[in-house]
Amino acid sequence: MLIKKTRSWELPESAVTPESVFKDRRKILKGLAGGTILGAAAGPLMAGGAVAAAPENDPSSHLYPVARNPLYTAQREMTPEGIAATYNNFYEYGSHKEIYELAQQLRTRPWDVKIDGMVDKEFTIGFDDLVAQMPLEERVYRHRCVERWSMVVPWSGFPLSALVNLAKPKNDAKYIKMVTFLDKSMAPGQKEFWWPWAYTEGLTMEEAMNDLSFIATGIYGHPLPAQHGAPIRLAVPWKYGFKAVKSIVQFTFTDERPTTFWEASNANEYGFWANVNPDVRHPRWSQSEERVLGGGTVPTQIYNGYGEFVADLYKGMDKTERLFM
Ligand SMILES: Nc1nc2c(c(=O)[nH]1)N[C@H]1C(S)=C(S)[C@@H](COP(=O)(O)O)O[C@H]1N2
Ligand SMILES: [Mo]
Repeated sequence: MLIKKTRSWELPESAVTPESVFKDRRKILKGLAGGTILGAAAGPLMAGGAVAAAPENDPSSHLYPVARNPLYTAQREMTPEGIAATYNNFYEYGSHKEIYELAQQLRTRPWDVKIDGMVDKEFTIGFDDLVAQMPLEERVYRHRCVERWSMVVPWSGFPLSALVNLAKPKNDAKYIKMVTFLDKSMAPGQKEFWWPWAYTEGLTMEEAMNDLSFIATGIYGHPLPAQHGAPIRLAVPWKYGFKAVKSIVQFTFTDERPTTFWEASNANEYGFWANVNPDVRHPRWSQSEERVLGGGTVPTQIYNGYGEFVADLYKGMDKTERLFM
């Protein structure tokens, strides 16, 4: 029987809004009952703990936790790890939220990251070599999915600008394109041929150099578990969650705006900019409010509340292009 300690920020289980999360947590409890990890009172404080943490043998574990950057405050309660880690979007493992177990098929070593396109010199670097050179910090960011759920999580990682500086792009590079791995043998979702694999996202160079643009390699003080996009993913909290591309293997510098996975799937609903905006409806639903994972509904803010950091980026831009998803 799990002895669950309730921390001050945790809501009673019954207050968890999404039915599926609640059901899932019960399923985990059932599935793992008798397992050592839940047997001890000192075990994970939340259901899902067993899959929340990165594998014990993750070679980057020793890097975490890292110091929190106090500049970024979410002004909202942190999402319990067991909820964030068991309610995910990762279409490589299925088009539903309960992919955390399937995602454990992801093999994160060896993991090479290719830097190419309009750079001084193209190169490939192993993930562990890359992360060892980067200035790691923790940032608590809000995350707003286009589907109207949101969370607050502590990412560990480094500013995207640090990677750009390492890459040494040419002056005429205008965009950075980021691509997820392509390997059906560890991502059954990629057998679904109707999706435009590999998952691709992009930012303008100006956006990429903005202080808020962050590359996450960890979460909750440990390496990213598979379902959050191990070993390296993007976090751009003023944009809808689908911009936050997971499990990146390639950064390409280019002067052409990349076609993203979601644009290729449905350009009428998901565009390149994807800045959070409560006043612009998704064609099928209002974006004025969001359901907070863990409980409650709050109004959605322009740029997800990060306007002070990013509003200048879009000054003078055609409003319809900027604001339409
Ligand atoms: N490769 C890849 N990256 C992805 C996705 C995906 O399906 N595949 N989903 C996106 C969406 S829609 C969201 S909301 C976030 C979810 O991140 P999380 O599961 O870590 O909360 O990941 C984004 N990155
Ligand atoms: Mo999303």
